[in-house]
Amino acid sequence: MRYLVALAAVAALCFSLSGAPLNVALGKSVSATAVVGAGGPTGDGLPVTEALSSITDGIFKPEVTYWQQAVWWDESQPASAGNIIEIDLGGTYQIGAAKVQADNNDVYHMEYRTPGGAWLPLVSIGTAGPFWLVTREVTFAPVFATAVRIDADLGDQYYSVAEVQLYAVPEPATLGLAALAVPILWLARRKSTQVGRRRGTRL
Ligand SMILES: [Ca+2]
Ligand SMILES: [Ca+2]
Repeated sequence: MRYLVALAAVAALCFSLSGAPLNVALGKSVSATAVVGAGGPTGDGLPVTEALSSITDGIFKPEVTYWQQAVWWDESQPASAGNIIEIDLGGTYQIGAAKVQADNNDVYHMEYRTPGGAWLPLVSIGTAGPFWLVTREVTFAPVFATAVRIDADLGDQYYSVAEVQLYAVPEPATLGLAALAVPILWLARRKSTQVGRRRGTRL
């Protein structure tokens, strides 16, 4: 019985009431370790970067939106070199999948912070799509994380991130788990009702 209730609780943490996978990064605090929105390619730069909070606002840009219509940074600028974007989850969450919309021609990598405070490698996000902002979906062995950070490894030194979403499990699998969550909750409730009735009979 306790096992079933625990399973139901885990399911509730992974899915919204509609059964859709829960994006645990939604609305969470975003910070940058260096200056964003400075420099950019001569001639086509948009001088104003979007707010850091746009990375966790749950909104993707239309695919192949211009790369500077997001949080962008130019690592040829000394003040922007080595910039890392960090998302504080404000608690401990299991994550096993991510959607990242970022500049298409760069390789990024993600790390996660354990409940103990250590930063460990999570997943690499490769180049994709024709140009500018492109969404990548990645999966990895599930971990418990309190924060995630994204860093650019390889590319043209012009980097941008429009959206980061984190999920407990990949979407196709979550559909199966969501379907399981309802019977689990129903069974737990039914068992509880039966126990209540038996106790009621004895009384
Ligand atoms: Ca966004
Ligand atoms: Ca780039």
